[in-house]
Amino acid sequence: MLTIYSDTHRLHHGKAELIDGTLKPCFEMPRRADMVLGRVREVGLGDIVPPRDFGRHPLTRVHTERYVHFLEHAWQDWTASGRDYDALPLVWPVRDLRLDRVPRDIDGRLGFFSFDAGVPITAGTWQAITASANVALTGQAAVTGGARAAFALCRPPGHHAAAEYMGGYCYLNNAAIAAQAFLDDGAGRVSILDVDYHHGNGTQSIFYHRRDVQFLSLHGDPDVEYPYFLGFADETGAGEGEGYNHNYPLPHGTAWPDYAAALDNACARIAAYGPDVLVISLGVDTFEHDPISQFRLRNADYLEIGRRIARLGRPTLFVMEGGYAVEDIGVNAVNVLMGFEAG
Ligand code: Q9C
Ligand code: ZN
Repeated sequence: MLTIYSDTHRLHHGKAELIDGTLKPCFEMPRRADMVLGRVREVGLGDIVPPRDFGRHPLTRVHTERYVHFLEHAWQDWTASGRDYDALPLVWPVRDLRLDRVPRDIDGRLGFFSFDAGVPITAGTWQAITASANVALTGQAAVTGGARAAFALCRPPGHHAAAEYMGGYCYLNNAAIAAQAFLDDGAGRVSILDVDYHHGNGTQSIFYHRRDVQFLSLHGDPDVEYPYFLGFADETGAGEGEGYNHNYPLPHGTAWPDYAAALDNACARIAAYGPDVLVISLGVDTFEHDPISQFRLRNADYLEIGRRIARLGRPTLFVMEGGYAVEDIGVNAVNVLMGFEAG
């Protein structure tokens, strides 16, 4: 399997995140991608190539122009106002606050274009997030060109980012950008299966009213898990998109048997939909030792996830998302890919 990887991810390195009431080093760190790349090399998964530059157009197919403009200029705006530590949002337009005015001040803009504080913007964030989107798009092009599968080793991740807000370590929605690019290159139907531990709220939001993209997500029950405000089972799509969104909220402590049952149900729905191509939002924060998550999948379970995805028999793009047990992230992510190749 072809892997697409860019070293540019390194330019995004947030210093701190607010967790448990204190500032701690960011869980979403450059070493995550190093560990995955190291494992891809170790098992000889296949060629590793750099991304091509697809420019701005595919980004604005799923994100608004003003949001992309905000991301591009945020660091410059932040430093122009005299700060040089991570730019972080701290105030949000909830409920009856106004959404019809986009603030001019950078602190207001950071809040307007985000839904949480888990999104530090640093000097190299724009370069890193656009490289990450290009990694996904280069994988998409390989699959459109006839490859059975490709692995987009994206960092930063993307599935929490919606059309015009960032959050949960995510800025540009790499999987959504790739899915839209498949459609723009002639696919009629795309399924996105999100196996990250957290609900893919951004991806769901982007495609919620559409039937040309089916979205399915297995994740910690939002009643008790981040992102809390989306990802329930009764969210099934709206308008034309009614019936094309499927959430599988699962309790804390979920281990392989219950996870596999949900995965089988999702796979049956994908088979019934009959997509031309499959995008996998590949998070491995479902791992038993993940430091911020509450499922109990084990190393070998990831091989089985890959086998089940392979049985769908569709051209498949894997897009890296979360996973914070850094010593195991490479083994777990690449186990999915090896399971796929064996299955
Ligand atoms: N108590 C991804 O996996 N903070 N993002 C959770 C846990 C946000 C995860 C706090 C987690 C975001 C791509
Ligand atoms: Zn996650």
